[in-house]
Amino acid sequence: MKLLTKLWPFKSEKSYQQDNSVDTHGLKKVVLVGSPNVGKSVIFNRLTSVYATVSNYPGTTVMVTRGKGYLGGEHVEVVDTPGMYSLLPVTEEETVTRRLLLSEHPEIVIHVVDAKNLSRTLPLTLQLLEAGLPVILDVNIMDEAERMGLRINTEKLSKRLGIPVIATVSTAGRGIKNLKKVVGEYVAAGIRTGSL
Ligand SMILES: Nc1nc2c(ncn2[C@@H]2O[C@H](COP(=O)(O)OP(=O)(O)OP(=O)(O)O)[C@@H](O)[C@H]2O)c(=O)[nH]1
Ligand SMILES: [Mg+2]
Repeated sequence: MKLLTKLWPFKSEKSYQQDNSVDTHGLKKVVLVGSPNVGKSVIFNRLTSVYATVSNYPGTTVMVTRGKGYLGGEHVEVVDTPGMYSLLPVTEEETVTRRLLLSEHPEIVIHVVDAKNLSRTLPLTLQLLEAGLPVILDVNIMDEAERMGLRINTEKLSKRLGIPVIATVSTAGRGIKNLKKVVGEYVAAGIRTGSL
């Protein structure tokens, strides 16, 4: 099954005309991964143009959304994956995400986490790093974490993990410019990853 979906945020007719192609063949890949309900799809929409293809991952009923974005001075394919808790798959969704990471060799994997549950989700960050994937950590939903009085030192976390850590409030667009900048730097460096 393949269909075209109009996604938020809505863009002008002009940008639609410029960006209506979803042919992502040969483009570098940015893959969004993370637990369910952490804001992956909101970030996907922030990184891509208006239209995206939503299709079953081959041989499964799991839906994967692919779109085109302009990052690091070039068009890239952005992939929104179903929620996963671990690289050791239990669910069909996790199997699909693992297979996708294994076979598509993304230039960047953005691990999106909920700032309120950071410690519970960091094991997946470590699994992704151990698998040799080029990970950026996006600590999203910072607004709710701040309202709960949580303070997250992204600089310290970045040093400890050895990867970029970016704080975002994706629904409000906070931190998205910075996220795009860091992703763009990875795209420009253009390092393809090996197999898991
Ligand atoms: N307060 C707040 N809510 C957010 C933020 N980012 C996303 N949300 C909300 O969180 C909910 C889940 O967002 P999605 O983008 O659908 O999450 P997802 O990770 O794609 O979820 P799955 O596809 O089920 O894995 C939505 O109601 C969003 O509006 C944020 O930064 N702050
Ligand atoms: Mg989603």
